[in-house]
Amino acid sequence: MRDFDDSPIVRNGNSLILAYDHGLEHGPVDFEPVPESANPRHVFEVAKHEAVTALAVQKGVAETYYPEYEDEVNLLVKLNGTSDLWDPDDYYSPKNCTVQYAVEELGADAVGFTMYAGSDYEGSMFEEFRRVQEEARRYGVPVVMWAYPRGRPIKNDKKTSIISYASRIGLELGADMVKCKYPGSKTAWEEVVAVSGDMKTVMSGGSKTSDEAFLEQVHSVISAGGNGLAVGRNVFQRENPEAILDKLEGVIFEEKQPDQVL
Ligand code: FBP
Repeated sequence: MRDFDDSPIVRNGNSLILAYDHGLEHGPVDFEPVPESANPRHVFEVAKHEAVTALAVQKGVAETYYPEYEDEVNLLVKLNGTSDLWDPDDYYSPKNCTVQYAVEELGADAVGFTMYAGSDYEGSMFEEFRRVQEEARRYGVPVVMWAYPRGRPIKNDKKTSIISYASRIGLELGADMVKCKYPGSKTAWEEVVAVSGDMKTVMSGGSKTSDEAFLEQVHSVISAGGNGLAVGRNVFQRENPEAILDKLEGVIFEEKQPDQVL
């Protein structure tokens, strides 16, 4: 594994990735709570907050909007994705961008890839990830795996053993960081960390919840030895995204307890 700690998307060993690929993954419904969040510029402005170590977007959004922000925002280009309009027989996330295009044309500092381990399409996705990972090594950019176990055999994708397995697959296949759903407790995240070697583990934000509940989850990940957060809705669906980022900065980078930042 390359030295991830000196990569631009990590600060003092931890990360806060602002994810904004929801227009593809879920559709405009995710922008309804805060309609200005449909405008990519609104979210790029939010990503200028110093707590944010990278903004994760799809190719088209990066291409049009990143040039205005390249001095102030680190870019993670998500290389695959799927819409909610599609109803395939099992989970699959098609690639829509190469590492070469992401780095050379878009200015990516890192790349991201969704892996649905457990799907009938696992073999194809492993092969696509192999190409991404090897090309990323050649360019020296870190690879973040959205490690989402899904498919017919997966009955509960938040079970600790399933999340731990998904994270371990990230290590086995050469990811520098995995982004996993929160399995429910600090103890559960410790189990994930225990099988993830030196690879970084970050929590996936999930649907919007209260400041208190969200900060408790993030704090339990940090105190379990995890490395932070990749979050979308819990930031851009708030009227004041900067306020939650101030609080997250304390918990993720300054070793603060939730009650010290609330
Ligand atoms: P959220 O914090 O809003 O959950 O965003 C994280 C993320 O992984 C996004 O990158 C992605 O669009 C979305 O969640 C996918 O969610 P799901 O896998 O549940 O469809």
